[in-house]
Amino acid sequence: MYTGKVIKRLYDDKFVNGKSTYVDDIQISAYYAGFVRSPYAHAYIKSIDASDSLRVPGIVAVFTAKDLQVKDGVGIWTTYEDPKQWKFIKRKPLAEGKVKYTGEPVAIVIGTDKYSVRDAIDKVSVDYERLPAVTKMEEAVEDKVLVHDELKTNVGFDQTYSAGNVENAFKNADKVIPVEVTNNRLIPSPMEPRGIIARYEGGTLTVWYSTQVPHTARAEFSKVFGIPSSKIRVIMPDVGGAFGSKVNILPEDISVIASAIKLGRPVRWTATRSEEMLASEARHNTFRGEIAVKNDGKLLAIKGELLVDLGAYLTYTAPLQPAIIPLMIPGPYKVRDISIRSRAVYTNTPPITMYRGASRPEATFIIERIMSTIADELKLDDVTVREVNMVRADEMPYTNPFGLRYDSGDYISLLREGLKALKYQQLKGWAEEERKKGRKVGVGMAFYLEISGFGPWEFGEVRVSETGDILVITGGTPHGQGTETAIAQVVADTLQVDINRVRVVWGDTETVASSMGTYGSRTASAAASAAMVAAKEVLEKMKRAAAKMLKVDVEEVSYSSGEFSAQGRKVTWDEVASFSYSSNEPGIYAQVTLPGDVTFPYGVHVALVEVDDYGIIRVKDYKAYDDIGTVINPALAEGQIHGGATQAVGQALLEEAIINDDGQLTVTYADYFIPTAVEAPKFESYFVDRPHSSAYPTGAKGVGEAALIVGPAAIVRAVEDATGRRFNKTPIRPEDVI
Ligand code: MCN
Ligand code: MO
Repeated sequence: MYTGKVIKRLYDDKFVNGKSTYVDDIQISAYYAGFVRSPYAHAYIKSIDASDSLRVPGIVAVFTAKDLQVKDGVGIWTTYEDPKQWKFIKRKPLAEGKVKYTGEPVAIVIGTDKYSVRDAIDKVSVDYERLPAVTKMEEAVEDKVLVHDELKTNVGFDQTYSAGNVENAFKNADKVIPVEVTNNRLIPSPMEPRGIIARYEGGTLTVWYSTQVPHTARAEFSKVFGIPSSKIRVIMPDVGGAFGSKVNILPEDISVIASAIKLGRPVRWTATRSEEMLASEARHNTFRGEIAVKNDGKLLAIKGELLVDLGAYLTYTAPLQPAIIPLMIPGPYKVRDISIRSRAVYTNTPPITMYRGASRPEATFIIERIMSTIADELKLDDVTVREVNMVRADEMPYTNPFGLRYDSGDYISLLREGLKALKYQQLKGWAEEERKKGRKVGVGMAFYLEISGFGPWEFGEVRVSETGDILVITGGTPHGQGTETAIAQVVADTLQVDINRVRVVWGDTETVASSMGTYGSRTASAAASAAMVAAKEVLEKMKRAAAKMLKVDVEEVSYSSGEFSAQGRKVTWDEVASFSYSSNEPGIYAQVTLPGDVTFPYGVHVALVEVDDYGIIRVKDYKAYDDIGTVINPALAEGQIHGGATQAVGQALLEEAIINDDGQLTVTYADYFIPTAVEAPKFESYFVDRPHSSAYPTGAKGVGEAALIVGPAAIVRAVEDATGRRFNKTPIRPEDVI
């Protein structure tokens, strides 16, 4: 069995040896593109003069909005979002008439090499007339300055999520406590920035694209350009991280494709780091409300308002946040009376997409802040308050007040076992002693319940060659996680073959029949399961072929480790594979589109921090204890915890995209601090011995986002323990604690 074991990642030699192929590494004769971007948050474009730019040697074209024709604009997946709930406009590839955020693309410059393109960008002269900008959510809701005049309001989404009887619950409260929690604006920062190459030849569009969703992108390009998707091929080469941000399609991407179509020559673009920092932003929302509690710590009700920043345009992935944060606010706790008005507002800021966790970090930060606030206000401890409120094991599966069905789990047992395994109480005691000696150390815990594994389906295909080797074609689109290794493990186990005979491929719309892609920590559950079911079908076909060879009924054939046997006779896996091709048997392959649903992993994480005399906060230890269902590969899963927890250090203490009235101030890593190995804590990560599996055939739940979902809450709590101060936002900066 490979499942459950540490198997070294199968395809990583190229990454370790610098031989990987990202979009920018692809050798193809193509023009280079670059963008003229708005220096203002809000302005009329009065005129654009590209004549000087066109005189730069090597410059082929400068296109503005009027030059690039598209059939449909960019934004919102109408296929699975209800657009009726939204007020939005679809974007054109380039700004038309007005710019609405700093960094918005106004013109695309195309030339034979990237250096001339860079020079020519500066020579495009744009005459702007500045307009007052609204960059703060709180001001945007007042509608004094409109981002999109045609919408007549900045409020793009306004829904109230309510359940139970909130007013009644507040009447029964021993205490009512105000709560305010802000998740600040972040930049996902994959190592590889966005990149695209588009080639339109003979009526066929080929796009090499740093994406998480090649098939969804193909469908969208089909809609935007009116080209049948059968004439579009999207190829996802190696992707150097994405963290959710590469599900979104940028107007820049559309501009590149439109230019390639117009010029009849391939065009390529790789975002600079600053462009990447303006193109993919996430989070930024504030919850303000109050909670009703009993003296024993029981949370009776939550009411409040959630304000979600959209930035200037609705991106494909932005609709998630205002709709999912409220639903996940109850978390693992049994609060039934809730009313949350959720509004999402346009501001003159870079559009919001999504980042690792996408709305579950926000919901978790809000509910965990609520739990810790109850503890502080009622002088209870963090663990007691959580235990008192948790859904009990005998209540599972549990349907939360908004109808989400928590599939399996035992939260209270995990809380107890986990904190014991992580030595939480000892650490707390130790920190208290150290503080008496003058050290500013602190320990914090937080619990999370996460929704992952999202359906509605995923694709898997398994092929056995005439030599008996196995090719797996997965709808998953791994981009750093190593999920391909886990998929190989599952298939090798199902077929009882050597894992070295299995190869997993993905990410090319002409190889993979269909796919949803990798996001929402769904691949170990959805994609690996689809591959597993396809492998099972393949094994059945192999059995039928073996029965023919052995001249017995298929029911008589048994299979074990590469050998089919019946009536004392045996044939090997390879013989059957060869036979099935040479004797006109049906091919030994299977394609599966496996339906699937959400699943709910959970866990408890503990952070130990120390604050120095300069207010610099360091996370020294980070410990995790999780139930992610069946663990396919503990090393891969642990790697996810380490990566997520490092990003949690960033979110809790370092990272914030700062915007003033003129636009965004953080466009380099000199002013936006991402954690490096130096800021990374020491890790401990455990998975429960007896996991509560998902309903997926692999039994796996997701882990890809867990540590970034819960980490900020645990770290913030540790800083509170160290400093005795209270915080309701991230990041906590030195100036906040000194
Ligand atoms: N795993 C496992 N057993 C389980 C669950 C997961 O062994 N029960 C392993 C999987 O084999 C896989 C990893 O853990 O190697 C994560 O699996 P899963 O939780 O299914 O998540 P996905 O594969 O769907 O990855 C998506 C997830 C998301 S949504 C973001 S955001 C994120 C993350 O992965 N982006 C990442 N981790 C990332 N890691 C890297 N290196 N780069 C990114 O961009
Ligand atoms: Mo994600």
